[in-house]
Amino acid sequence: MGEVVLHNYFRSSTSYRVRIALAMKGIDYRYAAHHLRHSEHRGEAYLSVNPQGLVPALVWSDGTMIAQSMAIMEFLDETVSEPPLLPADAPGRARVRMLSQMIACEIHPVNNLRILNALKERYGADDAEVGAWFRHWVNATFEPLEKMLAENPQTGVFCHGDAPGMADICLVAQVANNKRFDVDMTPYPVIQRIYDACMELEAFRKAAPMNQPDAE
Ligand SMILES: N[C@@H](CCC(=O)N[C@@H](CS)C(=O)NCC(=O)O)C(=O)O
Repeated sequence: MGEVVLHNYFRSSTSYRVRIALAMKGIDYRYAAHHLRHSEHRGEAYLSVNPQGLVPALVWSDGTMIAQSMAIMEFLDETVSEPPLLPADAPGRARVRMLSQMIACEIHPVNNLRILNALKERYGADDAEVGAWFRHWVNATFEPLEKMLAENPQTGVFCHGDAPGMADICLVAQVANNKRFDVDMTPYPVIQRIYDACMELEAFRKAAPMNQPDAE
């Protein structure tokens, strides 16, 4: 497929997921930044890459394009086996996908930039109301997520056992995003412990927003 370019934005949590997965798998890539606050992802140049106008997207030199961070992570896992992002057993894979999708499907879509902008533009919400909205939807999923992680013996150092995987990637990117909206993490000691364990690892640190070339 050739060389690969990651279209992304340093602060985008879905881009952060893909950067972690690429770093864990040891895949080199060219970094193409699109400033979301300047609407660069809505320009013709990027829409010709990904008509959905969302980051991240991976584009190979043979023209293959894959968007959607969960699809990208599954693709990377299927094509580069080590280290695995999903467990070897089907129930384990289902549990990791379940934990991942609690974040990817229930929190991120309703807290995405275009949703927050719509709250302001269509409904006149101010920054305080947007912050309350963001925290509401994080807490609505972090409460059950904390309980599920705390009560299941399959939780180890990381979300599933003692090796990091897809659920940890989603968790870390979400917790990083939470910091911008002052989410109180004290009700979530297990999520916080897993975040801290991940941030000990080079792949997670290398992929962090503040370590990207477009970081502000
Ligand atoms: N489900 C998609 C979501 C992609 C997405 O919404 N990315 C955000 C950044 S985290 C974005 O491009 N937002 C631009 C906007 O809302 O206008 C994925 O997982 O990749």
